[in-house]
Amino acid sequence: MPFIQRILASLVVLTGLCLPVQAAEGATVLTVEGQFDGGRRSFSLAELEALGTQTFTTSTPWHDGKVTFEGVAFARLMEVLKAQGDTAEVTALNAYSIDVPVDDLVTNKAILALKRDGQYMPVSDKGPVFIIYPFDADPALNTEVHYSRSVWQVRSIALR
Ligand SMILES: Nc1nc2c(c(=O)[nH]1)N[C@H]1C(S)=C(S)[C@@H](COP(=O)(O)O)O[C@H]1N2
Ligand SMILES: [Mo]
Repeated sequence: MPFIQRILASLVVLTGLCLPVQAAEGATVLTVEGQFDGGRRSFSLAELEALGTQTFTTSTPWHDGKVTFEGVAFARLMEVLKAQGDTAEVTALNAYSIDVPVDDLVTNKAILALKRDGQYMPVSDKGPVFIIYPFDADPALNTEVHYSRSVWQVRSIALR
């Protein structure tokens, strides 16, 4: 095969290999609706990360030892959207849903975690978005109330 054809063939193969990755990169992982301009916003992982992330290390009921989470502070999301609302109705991929007071998420510095120990979390590992509190920061967070508010596989948030 002539050199130029080989190059072109390689490009076709490479493009094919890259497409699924790109699709995954641009895919919506979180939809937020409620009282803010436009009323509805969808975010890909990259768009969430672009809001700025925070990192903390904590133990949780779901992991052995301490783990490090990186994600977007819930307060930052509210700030970016200029959203109003006292309650966040958080819904997961498995249709688990719970109403969480916005004030609780903000005051206790909950984050929409995107990475655990430096790695993106697959759906099979409580990802891609996991609302997590810095449990070690305050003993009062270590009750069923905040465990139930730690929603993994978050799909959408409605601010009401
Ligand atoms: N996506 C998702 N997150 C969830 C739940 C769920 O069913 N689905 N259960 C919640 C509740 S009510 C509690 S108490 C804890 C339970 O965690 P466990 O099932 O590991 O005990 O996770 C919370 N986060
Ligand atoms: Mo629970």
